[in-house]
Amino acid sequence: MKTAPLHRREFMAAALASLLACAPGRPESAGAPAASGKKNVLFIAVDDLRPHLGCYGHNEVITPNMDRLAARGMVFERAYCQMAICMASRASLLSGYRPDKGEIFKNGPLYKHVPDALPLNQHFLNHGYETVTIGKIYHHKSDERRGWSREAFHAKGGWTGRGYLTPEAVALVREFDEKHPNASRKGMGPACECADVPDNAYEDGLAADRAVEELNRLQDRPFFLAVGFHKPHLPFNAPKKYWDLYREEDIRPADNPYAPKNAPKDALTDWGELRGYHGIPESGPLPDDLARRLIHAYRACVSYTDAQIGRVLDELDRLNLRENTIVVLWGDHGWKLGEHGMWCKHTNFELDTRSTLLVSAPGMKAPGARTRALTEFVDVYPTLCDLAGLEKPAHLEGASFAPLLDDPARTWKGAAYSQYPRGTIMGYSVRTERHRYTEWRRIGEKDVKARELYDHEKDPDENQNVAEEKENREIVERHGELLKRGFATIPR
Ligand SMILES: [Ca+2]
Repeated sequence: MKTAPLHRREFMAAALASLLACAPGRPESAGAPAASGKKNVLFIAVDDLRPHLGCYGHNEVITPNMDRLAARGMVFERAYCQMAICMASRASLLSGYRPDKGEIFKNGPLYKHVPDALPLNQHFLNHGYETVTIGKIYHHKSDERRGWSREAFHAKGGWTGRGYLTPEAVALVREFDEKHPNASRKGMGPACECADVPDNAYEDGLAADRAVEELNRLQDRPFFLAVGFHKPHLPFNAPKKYWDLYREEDIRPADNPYAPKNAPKDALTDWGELRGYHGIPESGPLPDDLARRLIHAYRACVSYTDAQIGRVLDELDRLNLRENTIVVLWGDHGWKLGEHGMWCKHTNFELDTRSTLLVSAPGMKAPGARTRALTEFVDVYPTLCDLAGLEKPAHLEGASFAPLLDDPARTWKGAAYSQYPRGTIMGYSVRTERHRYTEWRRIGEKDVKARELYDHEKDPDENQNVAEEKENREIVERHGELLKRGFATIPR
């Protein structure tokens, strides 16, 4: 808070310097936004992107463009979503509320849970920005009807829009539809596909095409451009050239393919989201060759989306907009690729709650740095307000992490909160410097059904729940108090 005015002056100065430096060749590019004093926002969401990327130290995953963004911005190494599922994570980040507000955790449209919401895009629209949404930003299309300057853009990539292009996959989808005319999940084809097609044969390539067009149209006015990429969400379909970046025989399946020792049943899932796809066993673990295939496919999708992000960042640079544009890139939650014997998201484990967060802001004092500070996705809204110089609406439940962009090692939040429901049971989880602690209880009741404690210093992969061990009693009590402070639905 204290550093915010200085911060703004800093990047105003940087923007002006950049304008002066670049003015002769590009009179129209950076002129109007700087003259209005407004920073643009490029807001990139990537579906199901776990933070195993080059810039997170996972060089086995090829992500040169996200790495480039990280090199000029900041890597948030411990950023947590509020609920590891598409809708609630997105609605929380975009609204500035935690999922308890209006029972966002029930996963309906944001405006159904919170009819008077003032989401991030609406706030920027109210402050004179042109707000544009491309691809998957909100989970529910009905949430796109307000707060945007123009109609949402959704590309239809792939056969009848279901995302498959290969004849084999299309045949499987048709066969499924004929056999299951009343199925709730239509068109369940294979879990992945490798097609020798150009990038924009699929919808994310078309979204990048559209984002490039929009940057050209928007360059002379303040904009909030939201671009949401679908991959690496299932099915893992990507052009062949991204599959060819990896050798399947080099891929090792997870080395902890078992549930954490002493984990309660509610903590686990049977990863039904993946099991619905063709060729995936209805129960039990995946054979190693199939696990390797899916990890390969997931990585191909990550590299494919990374390339689309690169095209958008390139255009931002070409138009000389970078010096006046805040870029934030986030994955809506993590993902398990066989760790704990599970796949997909839908839990409170570190692998699902920890996600990707990269931020680049004009004038930040520590470009290329990383921070281990605990941050939450509910902090993104107030941060963007600070960075753009907008007032922060009173309802926001997060705190701006703008000061970390100048001083990544400073003292910061002591706890990050996430939650996950199982019917009427809620798992309330808190991550502190060293521990992850979770309580499972019926919503609105005091009694705790089950507890989990993972000691990240001794057990970074969360392979052993040590909540019931006597020597941890004080740690459990202290974290239980933190949960009561963090969640509205836990009785005081
Ligand atoms: Ca998602």
